[in-house]
Amino acid sequence: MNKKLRYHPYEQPAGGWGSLKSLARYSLRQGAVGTAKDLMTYHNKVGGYMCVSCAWAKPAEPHAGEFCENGAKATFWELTSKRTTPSFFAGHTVAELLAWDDHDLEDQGRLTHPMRYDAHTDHYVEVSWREAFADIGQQLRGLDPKSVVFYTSGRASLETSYMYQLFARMYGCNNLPDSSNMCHETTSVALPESLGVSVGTVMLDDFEQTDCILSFGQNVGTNSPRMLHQLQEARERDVPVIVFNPLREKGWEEFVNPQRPGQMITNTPTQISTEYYQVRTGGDIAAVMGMCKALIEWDAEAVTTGLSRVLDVAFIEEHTHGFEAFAKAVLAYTWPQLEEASGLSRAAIEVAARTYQNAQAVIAIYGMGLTQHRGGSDSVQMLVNLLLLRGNIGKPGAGICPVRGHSNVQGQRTVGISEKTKLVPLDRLAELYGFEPPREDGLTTVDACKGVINGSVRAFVGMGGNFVRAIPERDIMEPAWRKLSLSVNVATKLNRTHLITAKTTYLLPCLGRIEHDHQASGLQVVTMEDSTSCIHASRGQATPASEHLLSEARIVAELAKSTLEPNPKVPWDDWVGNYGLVRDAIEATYPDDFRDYNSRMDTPGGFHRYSAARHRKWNTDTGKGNFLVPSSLSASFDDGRDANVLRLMTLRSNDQFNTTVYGYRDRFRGIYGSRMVLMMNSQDMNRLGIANEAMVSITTVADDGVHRSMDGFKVIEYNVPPGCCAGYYPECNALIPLWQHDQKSKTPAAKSIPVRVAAMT
Ligand SMILES: Nc1nc2c(c(=O)[nH]1)N[C@H]1C(S)=C(S)[C@@H](COP(=O)(O)OP(=O)(O)OC[C@H]3O[C@@H](n4cnc5c(=O)[nH]c(N)nc54)[C@H](O)[C@@H]3O)O[C@H]1N2
Ligand SMILES: Nc1nc2c(c(=O)[nH]1)N[C@H]1C(S)=C(S)[C@@H](COP(=O)(O)OP(=O)(O)OC[C@H]3O[C@@H](n4cnc5c(=O)[nH]c(N)nc54)[C@H](O)[C@@H]3O)O[C@H]1N2
Ligand SMILES: [Mo]
Repeated sequence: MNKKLRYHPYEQPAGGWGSLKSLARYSLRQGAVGTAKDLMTYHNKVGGYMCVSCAWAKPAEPHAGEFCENGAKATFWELTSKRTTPSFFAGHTVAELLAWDDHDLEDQGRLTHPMRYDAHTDHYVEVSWREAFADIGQQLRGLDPKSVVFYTSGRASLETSYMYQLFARMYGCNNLPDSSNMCHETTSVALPESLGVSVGTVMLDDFEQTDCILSFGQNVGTNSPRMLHQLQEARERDVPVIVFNPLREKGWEEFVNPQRPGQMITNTPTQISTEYYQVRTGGDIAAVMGMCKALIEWDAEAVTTGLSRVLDVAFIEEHTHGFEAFAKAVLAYTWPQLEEASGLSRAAIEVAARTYQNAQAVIAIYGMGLTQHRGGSDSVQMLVNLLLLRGNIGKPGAGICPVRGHSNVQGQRTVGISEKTKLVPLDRLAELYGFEPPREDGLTTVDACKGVINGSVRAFVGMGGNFVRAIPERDIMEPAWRKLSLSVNVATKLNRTHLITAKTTYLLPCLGRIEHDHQASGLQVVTMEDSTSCIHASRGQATPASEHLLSEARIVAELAKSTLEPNPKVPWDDWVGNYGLVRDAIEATYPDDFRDYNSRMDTPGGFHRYSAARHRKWNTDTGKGNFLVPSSLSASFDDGRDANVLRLMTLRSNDQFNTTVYGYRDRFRGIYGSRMVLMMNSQDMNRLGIANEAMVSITTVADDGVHRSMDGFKVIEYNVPPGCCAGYYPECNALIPLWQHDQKSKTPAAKSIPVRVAAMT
């Protein structure tokens, strides 16, 4: 429960003793101590299981404990000894549970039995698996396939994901949005236009060879803490680390490695960033444009003075397209324009540009701070432009590094979870399985939400996740959701989406990845792909939370069998009996990426999927790396004209995994006890007459006639740039208009919601 808010800035580094203390607290509370301690030796190791938290790469030579504070928290959360049983549901109506916090719902522990919602009593009641599958199959057969959405949250394995997409396509739609549609879809749309690849180009080795690291809008200490090992090692080689973030995030400042006894004893942190720029929210296009402008101007000077060139002219000529038009567009912007839009001074931008220029191999890391804006794709493409100027793609130590979210979200897209048909080998599926896949694109997350609102979407199947809580526009979406005729939720824990019931609602509990998965051929292995396109096997190690759980793969197979006509070419039961056969099917579908899949899946560090751009092969429309001019200097919906309109960023605390709230301790930001918080700049507070710790209401600025407002946030005077403010996700999601998304990818603009803030009277 939200308690009294306390704010006292954290003086300790990221990692260190603070992270060990935090872990001890969690393992005790979740009752997962004995099991989890032993399990940690299997965490992210060959022969063990792959962490259920983030997607960061798993090294070939792992540390003794290849885990971090948040990975361990995610493990304890899954292995908790608490259970959400039929008797729990008998004791609470859904109406009552709707008043509970996200934390309290999931904290009841693992779901144990399949359940169906009973509207007469307003309770979930136990149902047999057989009955559930038969009823769902019958209902799906009665619906227009185009009116059904098959959502995936990025955790399910490659095997489950492949089966799931095949099921949806054989059923008759490409409505396969996934959590990526709210996350790095921007990357999947922007990078193909620029570089001809839909994923990053960097591998772990590159961190050992780089001589400069840039980071935009990513919070390493909280969301991918194991990357701190690579950053620490780079810093020990004196590699500059340049950070652009409106907030001074602890992980980018200093780190004590809990796995190094010497550092722990002396508590002497490694300084991570060497330059830190508190860019204005949505100001990255302008900041990077400024760096490009400086480089292009210095290059012109070098030509006249005969000094060595600043740009990599040979690379630009041989490998890129559009440089002239890009340079012209860049030079047309004035410094005052760039300073205004970025919130940074020309001098500061030039310092960053100089550091970049002095390096021979640069990695650019980015996260949600770039992708979740109106101009998210423009921001990503602008960052690629900067890399192209000095040939920083396709050479050792350099490249673009989107840090993916869920542990297998990137892999799901690889094996066909996509609403975009051009990304899926439909002909190959048709040939292998003898059916005619639907050819028109399916629904993205935003389109699926629109369909729910206008009634064209009738049913939702969720393979994990907490869809209704994670999407924008909560106040409109929740009532619309109740009009669905069917909602099927495959899940490990109870969450709010399960409580927004449809005419028929099922809650189907599944095994987690850390648990033993016994099938006909014995214990099963699953696989996943990390942020650097490396594929790893994962073997569950723990006893399942309940004997009634089914694996996700089995659930997909049973749903498919009860919905589709039998097709001898799709051996659902054999696949479930032996996931190795699913991997053979994936290999048959994607022979280049998954060659010798079953024998290579235990390669230390994973086996790497081929990346054309790493080899300077450009699968773009021009056959080159494309310089692309952004459509506007600001990535935000707010035009910046009214100083009283602030840009609201919705952020993760250090004590959550997306909508899973582990607790109320955002230690690195020093915020404890409550998540109903608004971080504001003192200048804005003074101008608006808002005192520290005042209660405020936040109202979205949008001219669509819809009133979106939330009360009860407590203001903390915080170090954010003027004109920007920050709150937590998912608490603030009712404030995001559904149509405020990245222009190209439709990723919701969760990082710059134009708002007004007023003291509550
Ligand atoms: N422990 C833990 N790990 C996680 C998750 C989790 O919730 N908890 N979530 C997982 C998922 S699904 C994802 S997608 C990733 C998310 O990981 P991140 O990409 O780090 O996402 P956020 O926490 O939303 O924060 C993004 C950062 O962007 C900054 N920012 C906001 N607006 C701007 C801007 O306009 N410009 C710039 N330069 N910066 C900006 C914020 O201050 C913040 O530091 O993490 C994954 N890993
Ligand atoms: N305002 C705002 N909104 C955002 C974001 C933001 O930064 N700001 N970030 C967006 C991003 S990046 C993302 S990725 C989405 C996340 O959206 P989702 O992926 O839909 O949400 P999660 O919170 O990760 O889902 C948590 C639930 O997953 C279920 N679960 C956990 N493990 C398993 C498993 O092994 N199998 C199954 N079947 N279920 C499991 C549990 O029931 C748990 O309650 O949210 C997006 N929404
Ligand atoms: Mo994400």
